[in-house]
Parts: sequence; structure tokens; C-alpha cells
Amino acid sequence: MGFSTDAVHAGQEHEKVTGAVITPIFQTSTYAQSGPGEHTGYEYGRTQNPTREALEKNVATLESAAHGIAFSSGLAATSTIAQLFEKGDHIVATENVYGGTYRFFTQVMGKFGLQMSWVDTSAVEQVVAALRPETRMVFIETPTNPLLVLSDIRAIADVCRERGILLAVDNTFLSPYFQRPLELGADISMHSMTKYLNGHSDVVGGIVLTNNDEVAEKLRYLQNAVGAVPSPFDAWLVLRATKTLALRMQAHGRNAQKIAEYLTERDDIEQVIYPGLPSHPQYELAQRQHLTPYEEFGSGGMVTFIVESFERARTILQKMRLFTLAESLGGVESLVCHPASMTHASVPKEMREKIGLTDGLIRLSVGVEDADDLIEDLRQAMQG
Ligand code: P1T
Repeated sequence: MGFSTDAVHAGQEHEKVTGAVITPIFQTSTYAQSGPGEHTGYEYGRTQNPTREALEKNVATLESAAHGIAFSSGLAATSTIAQLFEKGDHIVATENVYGGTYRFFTQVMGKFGLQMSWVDTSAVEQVVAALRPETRMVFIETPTNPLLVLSDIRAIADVCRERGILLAVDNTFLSPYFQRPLELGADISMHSMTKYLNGHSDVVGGIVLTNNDEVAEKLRYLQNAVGAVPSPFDAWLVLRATKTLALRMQAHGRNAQKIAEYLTERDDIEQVIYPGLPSHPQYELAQRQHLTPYEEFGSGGMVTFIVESFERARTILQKMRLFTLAESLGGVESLVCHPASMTHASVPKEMREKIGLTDGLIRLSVGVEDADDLIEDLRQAMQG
């Protein structure tokens, strides 16, 4: 089936009792048993929920995955992946990841003896150089938040497979519409569902996808044993949203491409970063790795640009009207963010400087409004 057909139908059989076309919200914490230990397959709300299962099957299908395991946030998904490992195990990760991911691995998992190496995973040789006998996983974010640096999923997957190391990809920024890491050899793909999968800025959620039965079994066990599950209502909201994922991603990508091109024409901006621009250092990789021809639908909905100083950035951010200054991304409404003081404030300044996350860097989450209105908002905010 095509992507949009799967998005509308996968995991969503008509409800058995009434024939309801839309998967109901099974808002229950528990299920009646006919005798001790005799049940329908549903025992307790943390362990099983039909609305959550429908969502898991739906997103798994969109990512070409056999298994989907949903969580109460993107970070809950990341932390459950981390709990696959033990004290002394080593993980190689992309040095520029979402600030909360960096904080989680360094501040929280560090206490439990997980060893981290943060490297520029856009250079495969840096990944290889960081590997140790105790390395168990390479964790990459591509494109990165907020610098939009790409890593070559297929090349890193080859390195990992040869050595029996798991490759996990945070696919939040592109969604399965633009990128499907498992098809490129990754073992695990994960999302903050808070972003494009839900797309309406009204749910916090996460999901992990895999074709590895052993990993899936462990994650399913941890989902129940650790317990960071989404509510049935949140699962239902995301299930409703994935039906329009392709349409939304096309609109995000088209608008983002136009905005990136508009910003490139301005001479008062130091740098515009967007994987659909020929000036992007990994433009060629973007064309290979991202699924939709950029000429038509761009290369995702995130655009980053850098101005000369924090003062100028602050003036622009305060003057924007249609773009709301807020954390998060991937919703139908456009948002603007100042990562150094907001989403990546928990990343130490030296690390921010090393990766080029300067105080003049502005991140746009381009929504699905009319591109002309968004461009006009940027124009008036940058005037004078
Ligand atoms: O916020 P949560 O659903 O827990 O997801 C964490 C997360 C994981 N991975 C990526 C790439 C992310 O961007 C995020 C969350 N990011 C933001 C809130 C943000 O504004 O960048």
C-alpha cells in the first residue's frame, strides 16, 4: 500500500461490537477477568490498551517496522531505549542532539554508569574512531536539532552491523514521510510524537520502531515494567493526526523550501541552513537519504538561520507575529525558537560553541499557513 493509504488505514480495523469506523478511546485502567488469570488478552491499562495498540501498528507500518512501542514522551522513548543497556556499556552519540536528550544521557544515565562519546556523526570515520569493545549502540539524530546536520544512516548501519552494535536513529525532525531509517539498515527508529506525528501541538508522546524481535520484546517488557505509557486519549489524538501526515509534511516542506530560499536572498543573514538548499554541506546526502524529491516538497519543515548577534536575534524574535516564540516544533502553526536560551540551554556553553550553536542562531518550525504570509512576517521582523 502507499504511504497515505497506510496512514489512513493501518492498524485501524472497524471496531468489532458496533462497527465504529474510528478506533474508540478505550479509556479504562483495567479489564474484567472471568476467573483468576483468565482474561481476554487485556489485563491492565499500563500493560495493554487497544487504542495504544492501534497507534503502535499504524506508526510501525509507516516506518516499515514490525513493532511499534509507544511512550508518554519522546524522552520516555529515549530513556527506555537506554534501559536496554547496563553499567559499563558504551554509547556513541551525535554531539548535536536535542538538549533534553543530551541532558538525559549525561546527567541521568551517567549516574548509572553508562559511558558516552559525543562525536560529529556526519563523519563516519569519527563514529568508527569512537567505537570501543564495550560499545553497544550508536545513537544518531539526523537532521540534528537545531543545526540540521545529516548523518549517513546506511554507512553507519554498515559499520554497526559488522560489529554487532545497535544503530538507533531519532527520526523526529523528518517523520516517516521524509525518512525511514529502518529501510536504510538502522535497528531502531524513534520519535518524539509531540512533533510531526501528532502535528497539532496538543500531545506529548514518543514511539520506538524496530524490526528486531529481541529488541522489541525487551522494549515491550520495559514499557510495562517502567511504565511511561501514553494515555488512551493521547494515543487516539496521535492516531487521528497520522491520517494527514503526508499532506501536512508536503505543506511543511513546500513552505520551508520557499522560506529558506527567501532567507538566502537577504544580505543581512550570516547563514541559512536547510537540507533542500544546494548550499547545505550535505545536500547530496539529503537527496539520497530523504524520500521525497525536494523540488516538489522540500526537505522537511525545519529551517535554521544565523544572525550576527544575540541582540539582533532577540529583536527579530520579539517582532515576529505569525511565528510564535515557543519551544517545540512540528505543529501546523509556525513556531520560532532561540535554542541557545531555550531548547538547548541545558547543553554546556563549550559544547554549544564546539558544534556551532551560537547565540545568533534562530530555529524556525515552519507550519502549514500560506507561505507568503510567513515570509511577510519574517520580512517585517527583520526590517530596520
Ligand atoms: O519533548 P519530548 O516529546 O519528550 O521529545 C524529546 C525530543 C526528542 N528528540 C528530538 C529530536 C526532539 O526535538 C525532542 C523535543 N524537542 C523539543 C521540545 C524542541 O523544541 O526542540
